[in-house]
Amino acid sequence: MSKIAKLFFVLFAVVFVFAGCVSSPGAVETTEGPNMLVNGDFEAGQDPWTPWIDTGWGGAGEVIWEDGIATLRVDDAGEAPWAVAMHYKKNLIEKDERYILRFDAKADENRVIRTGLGNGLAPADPPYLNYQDVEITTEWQTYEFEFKMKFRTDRFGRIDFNCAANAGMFLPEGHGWTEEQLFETSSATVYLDNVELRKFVPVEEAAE
Ligand SMILES: [Ca+2]
Repeated sequence: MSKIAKLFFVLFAVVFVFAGCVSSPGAVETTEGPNMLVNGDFEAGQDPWTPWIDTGWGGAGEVIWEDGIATLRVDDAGEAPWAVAMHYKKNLIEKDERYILRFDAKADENRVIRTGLGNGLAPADPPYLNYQDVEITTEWQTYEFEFKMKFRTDRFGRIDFNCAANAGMFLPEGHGWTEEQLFETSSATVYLDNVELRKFVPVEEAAE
């Protein structure tokens, strides 16, 4: 082996070993922890969910917790998705941790609702789980969204289900909704069930 070949060989060996050391600690396997929500299945009625009917944005309607589901009746969709909404407050969302929000939803007509999880204070604040415009149908289906908390730990993370007027600006790319369709379906009653918020935890911790 020439001197140069030897030098490359050593260099490659060093890089290879170093790469191995760096990559292995990040490989902690995680799994979903327990549901952080109380009464996410609505079997106990309303508590601790809160309704939000925003008359300032032209909203009218009612959130009804009966028969083990949450029903959002929209009498007037107003001018914003949150004009008729439902919240779950005070979720501890920890910096750098990963979470999954999962729920079942359907409506009286195919329509779009908006969900998200943030501090719930100012609309301009970046949400922790970015706003999601979710296409729901007349059949129950399960929807889920994962996110990593990029901001400082917050004990007041709020889950929003915004079920009124929605211009669809957070729909996935390539969706087929027209402005007119979004408008025409924005008053369709929405039904929600089995809401879960789970933090990803190391597999070993979950087994304990
Ligand atoms: Ca239920």
